[in-house]
Amino acid sequence: NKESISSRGALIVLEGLDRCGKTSQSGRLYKYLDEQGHSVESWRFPDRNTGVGQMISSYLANKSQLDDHAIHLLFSANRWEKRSLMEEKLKSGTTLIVDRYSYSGVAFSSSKGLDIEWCKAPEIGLLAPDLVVYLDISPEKAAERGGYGDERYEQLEFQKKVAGSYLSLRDSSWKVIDATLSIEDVEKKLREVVLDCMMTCHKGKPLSQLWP
Ligand code: NYM
Repeated sequence: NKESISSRGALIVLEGLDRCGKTSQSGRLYKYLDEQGHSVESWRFPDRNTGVGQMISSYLANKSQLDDHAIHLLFSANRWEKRSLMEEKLKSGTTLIVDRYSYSGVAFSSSKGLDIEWCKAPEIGLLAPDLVVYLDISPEKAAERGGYGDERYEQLEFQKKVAGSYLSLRDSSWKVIDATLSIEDVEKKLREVVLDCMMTCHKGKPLSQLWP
């Protein structure tokens, strides 16, 4: 009915290179929206709590080896297994702040040399974000931030390729925020674009699917 459509939550996705500040910013944004009285949840992909998520986690920790295509499909399956819950939450009025989504899937896998259209295909039919925020930082600057961890992909040369892939995925609807600004300034800019998007969804913007 009209009422439930007009009061749906927003699907907000944060993307960026490793160490760009996504995780701290999604935490701060969640806290702010929650304190403002919004119905909001903080999500992340990969969701390491599911069976598929545990396979991904073990792969990222270099504890298991998988074919590049196989791990790509697991990342995608990990989003598919949360799709119906995601739709339910959004329709019931909860805004979701999601730390990484299909764009990470495509950017990281295509950086290994997989065909970009092949990478996008399994994401078709997942819910399309209402807003994608890209926290923009150069791979070199990101690498300076207390260094990378020991996970797969956390290396400067690879991150340079990921940055290039993100660039080819970006479109004019993405909001790009300079991630080298102070934590407070990034937070302020992020709040502005998110509140604006939530308003649009609240007014009745329909949910759509990837890839638009
Ligand atoms: N990653 C993340 C992918 O390669 N494909 C995906 O679909 C997603 C969601 O996993 N380096 C990569 C990007 C990260 C790594 O993510 C773990 P995080 O945000 O560090 O937990």
